[in-house]
Amino acid sequence: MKVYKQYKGLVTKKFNEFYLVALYKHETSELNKKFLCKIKKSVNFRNQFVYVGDEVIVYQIDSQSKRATIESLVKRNNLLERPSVANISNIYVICSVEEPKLNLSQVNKFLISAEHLGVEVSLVLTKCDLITEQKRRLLIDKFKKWGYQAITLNFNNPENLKNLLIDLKEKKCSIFMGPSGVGKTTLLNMIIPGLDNTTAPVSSKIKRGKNTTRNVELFSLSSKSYIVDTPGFNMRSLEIDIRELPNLYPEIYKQVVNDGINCKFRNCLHINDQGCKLNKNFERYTFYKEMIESSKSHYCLIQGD
Ligand SMILES: Nc1nc2c(ncn2[C@@H]2O[C@H](COP(=O)(O)OP(=O)(O)OP(=O)(O)O)[C@@H](O)[C@H]2O)c(=O)[nH]1
Ligand SMILES: [Mg+2]
Ligand SMILES: [Zn+2]
Repeated sequence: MKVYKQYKGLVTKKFNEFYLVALYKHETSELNKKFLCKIKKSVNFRNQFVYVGDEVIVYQIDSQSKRATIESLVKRNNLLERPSVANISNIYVICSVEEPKLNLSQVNKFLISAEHLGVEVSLVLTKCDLITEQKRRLLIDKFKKWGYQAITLNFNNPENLKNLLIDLKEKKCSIFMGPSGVGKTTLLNMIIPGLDNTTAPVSSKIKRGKNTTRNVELFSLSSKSYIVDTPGFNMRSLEIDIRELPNLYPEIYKQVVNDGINCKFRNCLHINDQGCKLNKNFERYTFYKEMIESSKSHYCLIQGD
């Protein structure tokens, strides 16, 4: 039976010209069944402009074949560019402390790229069973100075995982992003009972992940809360207006906002600027300086390793 009524839904997965859309249960906004959709032919937006996390209006709903057509796109709040995901409320940057080894320059780039979206950013360190308690504490101290209360996870000790789960259930749409092999999908499998997504050991030769997850996919944690798993990747370049960079480092913006430091020029880049009042004695200042200095015109192009 075909129903011609329109319904709102959430794009949970995208492949070629197809979109998996979970329809909201009428009135209650609860997630209902998933439908395989294509975009209405006459619609004036090209396929690539609909992303996982987007809300869409669908019609031509065929409940037997579980197919429907996307009629239009609901206005989105934000769009993360890499990986492309819409309407995110929280970013969890996930990095492992070993296998693959923690790479501070990568962590920095992931955090800056995440902060750029303007949502709440958290840092998760996985595989803490592979380091000593002393090293774990040192890492927590280090990232506290970077402005983040790192969540440390350990396969064998689910205590911190419980707290993370409570945290995630309070957020609307969280995304797990980070390099390949750090354990993003493993974490998701532990968080969502019954989910058994593919994971794979890191390559024993090059100690890197094997890019096991291939698609961006959104999973429902409760009727009001979702998580997006993403394929791992290494950050190579970021294209950010350098005037924005000081706002993306907590070590800098906290000095400006909380401590009220008053550089001579309002648009001070805190490098060799005259009358700069920034206390530059923090670990990431070198990364910050490199980002500013490698800028071409007013864009910042950071080449990775
Ligand atoms: N020792 C240890 N190994 C872990 C932990 N979490 C994940 N792993 C292992 O790390 C490997 C990679 O995990 P995945 O979940 O596939 O990693 P991923 O981040 O999803 O990787 P991509 O999908 O390639 O981006 C697997 O063999 C996991 O068993 C942990 O806390 N401790
Ligand atoms: Mg994965
Ligand atoms: Zn300054």
